[in-house]
Amino acid sequence: MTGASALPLSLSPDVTEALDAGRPVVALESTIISHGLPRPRNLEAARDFEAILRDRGVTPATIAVLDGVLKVGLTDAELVRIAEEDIVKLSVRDLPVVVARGGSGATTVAATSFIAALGGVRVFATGGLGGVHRGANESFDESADLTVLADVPVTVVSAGVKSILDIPATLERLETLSVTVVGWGTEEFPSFWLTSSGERLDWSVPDGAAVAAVMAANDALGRRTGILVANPLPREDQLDPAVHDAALAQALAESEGLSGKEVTPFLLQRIVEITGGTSLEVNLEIAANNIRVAAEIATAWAAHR
Ligand code: PSU
Ligand code: MN
Repeated sequence: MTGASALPLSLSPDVTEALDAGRPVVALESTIISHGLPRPRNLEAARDFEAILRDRGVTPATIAVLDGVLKVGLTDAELVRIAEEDIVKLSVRDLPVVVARGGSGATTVAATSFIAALGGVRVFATGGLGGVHRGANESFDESADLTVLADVPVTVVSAGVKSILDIPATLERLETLSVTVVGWGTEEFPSFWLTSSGERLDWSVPDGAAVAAVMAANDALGRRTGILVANPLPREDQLDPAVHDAALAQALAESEGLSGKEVTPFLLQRIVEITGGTSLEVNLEIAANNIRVAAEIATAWAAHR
């Protein structure tokens, strides 16, 4: 066999129309739906996330792989598939296998950013980015979310990274990978359920226009790299730190012996169970908060061009 096959990429009519008209589009990931949130709240959340964008005149582009096709923008029936079927979690390295087999799966931040870039979507909202796991000096467990972000021109809005990870090590890796990190109205790096991680950031941005200006400058510099916008929850909305610390300690202890891509979903699920669902409500508010910020950035970006 010779020659390359066509790129199996499909943008929904909504997304195509918005991009062609220069209107704002925000990418959303699907692993948060399939593996990050429990059923049946996950489907409700997936629909709510899209509605937050539509209410702001922004076109949602939820990303997944369905029947071998990289999808940018899903129908409601496709959202239901992601939420209700037992589909696999896909990082970038899994894409060739699933495409070759005509399979389906939910995309992580890494795979979602990669596919968003292929589709020309520049802004992406998630809950929490993956990062360097605790004990990574022995396990080598570092999410491909970091290395992929160094490689794609996508601005990711995230509430920092979860405290299940080694946050200082994650920030060190982002520095090494030359990923630009800015705080949304803050110089403190958040830790997902908590407003702060105690880690400082060098740069803070006040609004969407400031982020769009950084994106434009990054492009002008010829850098095809991602930008991380760290968006903390307001302190009154964060999880009670005592509840957080106890749940985290228990989940981490129980995760010993797990490896590979099971680690993150296991920890997330256990923390929801241990906190009796309180962490879930905070998790949903985090995602919504990030989606609102991404809408503002995408709108400013569309106006900027
Ligand atoms: N963090 C969250 N919720 C999630 C995840 C991370 O707050 O659902 C998911 C994302 O899809 C992220 C992935 O890209 O976990 C990272 O997994 P890993 O550590 O296996 O790379
Ligand atoms: Mn991992």
